[in-house]
Amino acid sequence: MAITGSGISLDRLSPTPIFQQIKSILEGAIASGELAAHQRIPSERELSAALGVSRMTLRQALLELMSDGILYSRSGKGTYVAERKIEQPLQRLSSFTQDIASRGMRPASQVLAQELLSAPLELAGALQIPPGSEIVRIRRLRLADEQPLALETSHLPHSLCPGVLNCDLTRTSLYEVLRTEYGVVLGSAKQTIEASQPVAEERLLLRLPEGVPVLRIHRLTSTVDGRLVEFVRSVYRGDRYQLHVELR
Ligand code: 16G
Repeated sequence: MAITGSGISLDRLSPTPIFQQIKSILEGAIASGELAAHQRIPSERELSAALGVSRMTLRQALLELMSDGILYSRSGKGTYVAERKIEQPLQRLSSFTQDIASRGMRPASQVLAQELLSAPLELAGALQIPPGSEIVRIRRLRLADEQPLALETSHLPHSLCPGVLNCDLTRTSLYEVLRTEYGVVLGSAKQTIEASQPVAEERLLLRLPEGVPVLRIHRLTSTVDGRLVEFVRSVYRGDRYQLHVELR
């Protein structure tokens, strides 16, 4: 059923407000693929005429879909369908590679830095190692189907995984290397998540549209026997991620 076609009907007797019904129609068209990512939706004039509703009611539905990140607008150009968000469960200690592959996409990384540093106070404190100890710093732009989703900077004690410095991480999972090459079995992690504005470099690397915020995620990961393994600072695209958690 084309959304501007004649087959759509709103139920004016239903207790569900009209703007909610319009939202559901548009969400349905997106879910079915009738409206694809980055496709422009019909104009407000066309849609309100096709649905037989006022421009004000239609706008209410569109504004909510925009604030839910389902639609986005380009000034003077119209309203478009946003890329589907990745639903990230927070309970599981997973890797980017696992997460992306399990969604049927191709994970990859552009390695921006892979170097040996002597641990500054703050990192030494986080990893509970003496200040000045050698750490490996790996900065990667994480991609799914060639599209950038996150920027991650990992810090690991060098003594734990000396060869990681020379490992090609463009197509390989760091967690997989830690497990298979160094017998490091990860057990738990502590994570904090904050919303923030990207800085210019982040906006450029992540190809972020104007005004889109990011999620800053810090993770401190331990092995099953409680050794601290990595401290990661990540910047995730706010328009592509939705974090899920089950509360009891
Ligand atoms: C995830 C982790 C990151 C970890 C990476 C390993 C978050 C926020 N971050 O992206 O801390 O270093 O996975 O990924 O979930 P890899 O094994 O694919 O290299």
